[in-house]
Amino acid sequence: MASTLDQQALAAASAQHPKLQHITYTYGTAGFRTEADLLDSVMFRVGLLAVLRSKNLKGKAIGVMVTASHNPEKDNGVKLVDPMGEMLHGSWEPYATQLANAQTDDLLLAALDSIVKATGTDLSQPAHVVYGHDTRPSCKPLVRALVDGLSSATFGSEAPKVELVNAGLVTTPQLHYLVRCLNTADSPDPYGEPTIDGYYRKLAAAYTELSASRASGHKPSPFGLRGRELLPAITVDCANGVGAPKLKEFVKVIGTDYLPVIVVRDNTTTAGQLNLNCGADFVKTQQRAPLGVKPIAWQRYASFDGDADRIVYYYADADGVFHLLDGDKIATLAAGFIMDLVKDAGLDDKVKVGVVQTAYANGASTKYLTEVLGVPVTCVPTGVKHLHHAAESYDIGVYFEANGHGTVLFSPSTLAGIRSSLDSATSSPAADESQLAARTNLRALTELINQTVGDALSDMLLVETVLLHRQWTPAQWDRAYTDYPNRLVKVLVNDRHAFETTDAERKLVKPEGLQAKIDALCKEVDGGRSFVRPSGTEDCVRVYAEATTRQAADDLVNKAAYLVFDEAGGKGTRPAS
Ligand code: G16
Repeated sequence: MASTLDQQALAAASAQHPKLQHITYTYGTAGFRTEADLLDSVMFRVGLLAVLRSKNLKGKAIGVMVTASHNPEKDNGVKLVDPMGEMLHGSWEPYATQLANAQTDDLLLAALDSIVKATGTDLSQPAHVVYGHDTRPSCKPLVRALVDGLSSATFGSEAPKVELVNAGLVTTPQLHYLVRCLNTADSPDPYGEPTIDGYYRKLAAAYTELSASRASGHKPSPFGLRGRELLPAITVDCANGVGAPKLKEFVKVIGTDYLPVIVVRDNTTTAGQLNLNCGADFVKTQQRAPLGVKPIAWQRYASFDGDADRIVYYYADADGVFHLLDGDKIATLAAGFIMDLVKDAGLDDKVKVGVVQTAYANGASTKYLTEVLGVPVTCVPTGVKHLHHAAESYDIGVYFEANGHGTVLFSPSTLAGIRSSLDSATSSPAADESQLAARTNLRALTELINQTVGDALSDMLLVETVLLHRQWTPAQWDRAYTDYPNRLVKVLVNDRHAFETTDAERKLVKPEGLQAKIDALCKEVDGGRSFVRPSGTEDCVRVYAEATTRQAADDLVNKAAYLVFDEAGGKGTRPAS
């Protein structure tokens, strides 16, 4: 017999987490995200929804991550993770928004009831939810509210108990990893051991193998660890967030021989430090090193963001000039390396590589990918869920946002093909050594890369692998193409929801008439390109511009930002780049 909602118990629990009447919540680019003080009722209700989602999927584990990632420390947020470690399916996002905005307990119960009916959810199914959080001080009370929601969602006495796994302090990609491991544990293709130690061991084993093996088609180094010259230490800015303790834990597992790392901005205990003047978002948007970090010429530096799902690299030249190696540079590095491996493995007639970018991708990177590497490129709206989905249509889909959020997906048939090609090569006495090495490396890459979501640690190991195999300095990596000068600014407006876009966010539909004026500004500038889109994670509108010179890019972004501010309800002070 199907269980029903236990109206009384739910109403009583919900009364402890009343909705703030004047707020409207939206499940946006990365779930709910706003000031932490406004999120208590949202957490409780996300708990209810997570249980419903799990029941709807017949008890598969669902993830809930409490984080606001790159946002300032005063913000927090929450997002749901689907069974294979991917973002919540788009069809359920409106339910999240609906539950969060139910003004009273009665309306909440009615909303739950309608979602159960609309989704055909059988409440008598089991439920399994794994939840974790980042280092924000606000996480503690918010996780309590979430757990209240999760434990209140019993849905009647006949329903099986909800199985809860508290992952505690984790990076966002670690939580995604755990979810996939739990759901594939009994399958023919288990993703890994569903523990954080298991995650470290999986990455460490793959990286160790890739570090030790010979790169086919590249001159092996006569030096260093098992025939390959180790790279000098990398300095990693952890945004004073969860990436700091987690990177240190990983280094203990892999050993400093394999990964010499200098960890900076690792202060997770002093209030107000998270993402402050450091971290991937700061470095990317300000196009400078974290405040107080003075890069030594030609050395490798990287910055994680607050929940360690994004990474950017950078270095300084002999004149101290800062050079950014962002998500676009990582995508081109990874795509080129993987294409070479696929070719060397003799799989290029079967396996096609593609790259997915967003409107923020530097025009020079897209030109390099299509014209030099000859790889197909798809452009989609901002948000990992869009990139991930598009990347699934390739045999190997490399997706990266320019801000450093991305990963590589191997289709199930490609994974199987790589494995069987390796089996056939190892069992053949006449196997070509370099082909075997390429197949071994490809297989190890599939283990190294966190295929559930962008992962700063896993992405860093991917970049380090390529640099190690190519024996490249960051400057050599940077030489592939030169970014067009670009600038991104935030404009505060009265209502960012008044902005609507089309064409993968490259054009504004609303406010009417604004796009034509932006187009006119671009026409005046050599190589001018600019677009405007509402942020899904912050209360602002983002304005991007690029041009062939620094001055022209700065002028263009300023003019476009003024246009938005003056003609579309700017608030506060006029923006400056
Ligand atoms: C999140 C999303 C990213 C997105 C970023 C900024 O990153 O996961 O896909 O690029 O927000 O989004 P928006 O421009 O809409 O504010 P994170 O690292 O903050 O979770």
